[in-house]
Amino acid sequence: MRPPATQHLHATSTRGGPSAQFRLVGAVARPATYDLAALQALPAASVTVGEHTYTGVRLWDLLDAAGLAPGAGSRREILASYVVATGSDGYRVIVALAEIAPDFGNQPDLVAYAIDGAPLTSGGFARLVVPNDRKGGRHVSNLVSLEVLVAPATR
Ligand SMILES: Nc1nc2c(c(=O)[nH]1)N[C@H]1C(S)=C(S)[C@@H](COP(=O)(O)O)O[C@H]1N2
Ligand SMILES: [Mo]
Repeated sequence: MRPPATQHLHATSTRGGPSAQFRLVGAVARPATYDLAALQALPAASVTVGEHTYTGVRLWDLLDAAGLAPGAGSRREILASYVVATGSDGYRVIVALAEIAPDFGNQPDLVAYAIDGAPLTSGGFARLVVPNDRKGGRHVSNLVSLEVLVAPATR
């Protein structure tokens, strides 16, 4: 019998491994699959986190390029919408659209494809980076999906 697998505290699955593409789905006008070339074709931005400089595409710019769909895109809908970022191991993080929207939090969250000028390698081809967090727990390595969702209405 095999011993139980050691799991990272936050991991939800033992699957994983380097990602080479991710899907952008949900409440966007143009759902798409992004690989390194597709990310590099968008305007680049850099952020410094501790000793490292990440280069990639701002999460907001990526969503803007994909077009926020009716339901997520109007000013008041943005306030009730969020992105679920998932890694190849099932690690999940949410970012509220208002955190990154230029008119609201304007946070420079990045879908990074390079660190200090080099590819991420073990981090997959792309990693969500949340530079202004106090800890790196909302970084998502080996990104495989970004899903835009709208919180359900309650009354
Ligand atoms: N896909 C994935 N990303 C992840 C994690 C994980 O378990 N899976 N752990 C997070 C946590 S808790 C931390 S502290 C950082 C560690 O990043 P590092 O490997 O660059 O130090 O990755 C984050 N990103
Ligand atoms: Mo962590």
